[in-house]
Amino acid sequence: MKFDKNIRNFIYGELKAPISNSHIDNYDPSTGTVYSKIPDSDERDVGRAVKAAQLAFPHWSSLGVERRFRVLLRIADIVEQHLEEFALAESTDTGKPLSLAKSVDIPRAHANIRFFATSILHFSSESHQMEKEAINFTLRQPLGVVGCISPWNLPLYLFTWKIAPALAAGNTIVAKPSELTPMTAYLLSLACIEAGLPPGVLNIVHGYGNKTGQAIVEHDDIKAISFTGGTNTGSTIARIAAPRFKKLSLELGGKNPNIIFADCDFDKMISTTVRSSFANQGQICLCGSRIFVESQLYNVFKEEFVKRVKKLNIGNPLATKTDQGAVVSRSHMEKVLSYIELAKQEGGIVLCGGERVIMKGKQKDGYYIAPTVIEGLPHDCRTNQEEIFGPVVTIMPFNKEEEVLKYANSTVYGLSATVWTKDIDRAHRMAEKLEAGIIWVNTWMTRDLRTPFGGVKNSGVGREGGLEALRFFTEAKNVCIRY
Ligand code: TXE
Repeated sequence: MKFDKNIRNFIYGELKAPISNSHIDNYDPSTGTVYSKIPDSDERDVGRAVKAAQLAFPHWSSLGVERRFRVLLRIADIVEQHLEEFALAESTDTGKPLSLAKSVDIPRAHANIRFFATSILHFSSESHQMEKEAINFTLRQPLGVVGCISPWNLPLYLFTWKIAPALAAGNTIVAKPSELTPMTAYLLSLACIEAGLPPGVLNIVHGYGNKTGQAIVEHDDIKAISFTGGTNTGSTIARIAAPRFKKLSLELGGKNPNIIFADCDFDKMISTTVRSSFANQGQICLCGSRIFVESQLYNVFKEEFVKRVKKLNIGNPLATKTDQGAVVSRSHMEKVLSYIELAKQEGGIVLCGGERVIMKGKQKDGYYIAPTVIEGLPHDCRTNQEEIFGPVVTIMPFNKEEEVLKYANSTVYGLSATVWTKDIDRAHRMAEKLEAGIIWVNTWMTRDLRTPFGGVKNSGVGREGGLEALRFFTEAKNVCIRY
């Protein structure tokens, strides 16, 4: 399973060039150079993919959970066997450290597939017995052809997070990965061919969001859209899908608070906080980009945190000692750098980082930003209200729970929040009052795939994970039979 410089669409079990025969340059962010081409697909390619998915639906949906389970497990095994190729592809596409792709992205991708392949074996619904009259039972049937659109930060991890439950529940799919990071989705199509996934069950169409992605959202024969990406794009998709009455799952942006009380376990907190601030170059929607520290601990925290951040090794993602790789694209690097400039204009003090890092040799044109810590900003300035989605965090002191809750809940987002305290009553109080879909106490990114995953406010609509995902990808039908 090798890199193919010329990625093709995966439609009806075959690898095909786009009808337009035009292609998009695919950059390696670590060197700033084009390393492959991807299809510049349009609504014609999407139309073919929908037809393929419609053809495949009757057989796949009636195959039975046991046989769908087996095919999905075969795909997971192939991904796991080819960990090295998948991880190298993920690192080359995203700029993330190879070590991270190997330890997180790809293992989680095949775990996603196995999780839903097995969940479907235990997926049940409910029955409601009426004393004298009738028995009700709920059928949960697959929707048909569904659309899955995923982002560039955790490409295969989030792509399989959608694909797996949709397939396990018996749907067929038209999917589009981000045009910035298509390679592992392409390798997944090779794995599907090798696993013997029936043609048309999964179709992957590569291309731009506002062309290929939009064509998927607009297509009347696609019954549901599962999307992860930016809040603005989520709003565009909702506007198109709503009047077409499509089911929608939107996992969007975040501006997550990391709230640190003086009574916390300092060593656990500080090592986790470096990770929750800068993992994947800060390009995880769950990163804690606003750090609030109880006043009496603030100076001790600031000194130790900045010292550790300065030690993070920025470099070639393929080097084993690299902690921080490149951000995903030139335009994203410019966006993140513009927010650092904004922070300075708003009165922020840059304690470390704050600029692009120019490497030597092959990486000299790569998109590297030094991990950046900024203090001295008010909670309601733009830097603390808008999603930056890069290696940039702000820190600020607080005195009371009410005060930090006001700060934490002050943004339009509500994806996740982290709280560090040994006081269990305080942990419960904070968890109840924080406006977020996911609350971590004395930990970060601890993930049980059975739990509901998603945000409130502008961080999204709906939940992924466990039964939530299987229920999203099925339609509930109540059958009532008179005794
Ligand atoms: O997301 P986009 P991007 C945030 C983060 C980032 C911002 C934009 O702040 O800076 O979103 O990132 C496809 N119809 N997150 O550019 O544009 C697009 O091709 C249909 C948070 O990745 O939303 C890609 O496949 N599809 C997020 C996918 O949508 C469209 C992770 C995401 O692209 C489309 C990533 C359209 N009109 C970014 N426009 C998270 N929650 O984890 C684009 N796409």
